[in-house]
Amino acid sequence: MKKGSFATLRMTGLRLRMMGMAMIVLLSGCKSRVSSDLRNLSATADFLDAVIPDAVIQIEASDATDNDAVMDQIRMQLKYFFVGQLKGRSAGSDFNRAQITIISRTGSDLDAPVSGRNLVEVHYSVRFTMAWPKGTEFPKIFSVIMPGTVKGTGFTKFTETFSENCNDGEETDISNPWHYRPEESKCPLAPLASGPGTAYGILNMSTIPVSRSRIAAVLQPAKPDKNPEYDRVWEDGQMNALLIYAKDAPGSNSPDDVGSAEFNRAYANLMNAFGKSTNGAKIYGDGKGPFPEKNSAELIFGNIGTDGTKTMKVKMLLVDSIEGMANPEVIGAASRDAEFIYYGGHSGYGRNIRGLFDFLEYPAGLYRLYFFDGCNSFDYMNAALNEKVKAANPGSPASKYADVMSNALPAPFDDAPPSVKILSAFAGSNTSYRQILADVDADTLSVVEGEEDNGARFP
Ligand SMILES: [Ca+2]
Ligand SMILES: [Ca+2]
Repeated sequence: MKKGSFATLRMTGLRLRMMGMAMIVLLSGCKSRVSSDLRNLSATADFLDAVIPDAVIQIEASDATDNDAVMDQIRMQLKYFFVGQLKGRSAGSDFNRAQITIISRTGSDLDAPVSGRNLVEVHYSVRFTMAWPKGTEFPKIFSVIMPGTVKGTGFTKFTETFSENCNDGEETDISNPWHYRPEESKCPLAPLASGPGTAYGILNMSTIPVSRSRIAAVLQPAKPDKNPEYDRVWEDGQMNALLIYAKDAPGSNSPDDVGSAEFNRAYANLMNAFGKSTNGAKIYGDGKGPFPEKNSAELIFGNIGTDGTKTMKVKMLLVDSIEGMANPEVIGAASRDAEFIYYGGHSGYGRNIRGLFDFLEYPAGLYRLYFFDGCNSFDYMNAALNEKVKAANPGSPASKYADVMSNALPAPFDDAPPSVKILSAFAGSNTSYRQILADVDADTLSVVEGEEDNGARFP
């Protein structure tokens, strides 16, 4: 059961800047993207190798020769599936790593009656990993239903026509794809998603362009369960952890801010779990006063482990937001020796997650578990983290030094902070990843990557 209400989900602190936001253009080589090191482990999700072999979008003829503009619009269109429709199925994906390949551009003036513009149909394929709720059968017919265009009159008509009945119940404006739910029973698009039908491509429904595409998916073989690398962390008798919390409302001075409240709960739960901190650290986290002096804690717990001889050092930071942070060097310095790094806060449509990749330091030879505990953080992972770990450790795969946890679904601000559960697992050193993932939150389809080269459970 989620503890937070829907309103306290870590979706974003910011509205999506629709077409203006910089988009990453993916490599378009047509290779199977799924290799063994990209498979994932979860307690609550199955993983599928998925492909949309022929998706289609209408692009203005003047944009159609500009590859960047085409890819920007394709990615905007795909958000309607990945962060909209798919979330309505309680499923997730690694959208940010999806491999998009342009197949063809055809025709012109295809939709002149709708928009009065010259339009070109661009066909493309998408390969990605889908996280599907375990125990739920993958449907025989599951079509991708997206706006046929993401600019101009056709897009305006789409959002105006379908906002009222095709939303997530939280907001009724689907010009933000987060709130798009085409399979809601009241939504006139719903029969297209699960009905057989034969019409695929751009369908002009009452002269509104709607894109319908097939989806094919194959279940990945299940990965064997593994441990975090407890032995490497405890080799020196000490574990260093960095817990970063971000406020729900950047700039809030209220201890009732759900981000600030989780920081304070985590602090209290650490004391409950591990006893009194030996350094007499003061707790702040009320959002008042300067960061980090008034919004941080440094705790040292002795008597850790079954033999009571180990030490756990926990640094805690409460930030307003990762994006736009004035003093990211505070995070860099705090991360230097950290063997577990936790981030709890809004994903900011990925900007906070990828911002952290830049702020953290990556010491050579240090094994580390990361947990990006924001909404849909699995969608927002990209290659940058692995590249930084590999740059620090030339010649080794990133998985040797990094295990990475993320969420395939929206995550709540928790009453029982996952950070403390994971530190307790390290203290006991006898909990497998599947057990950790089940304990963290059964509803968020949490995922771990990079664990494949770790030891098996209880070696
Ligand atoms: Ca250590
Ligand atoms: Ca590993």
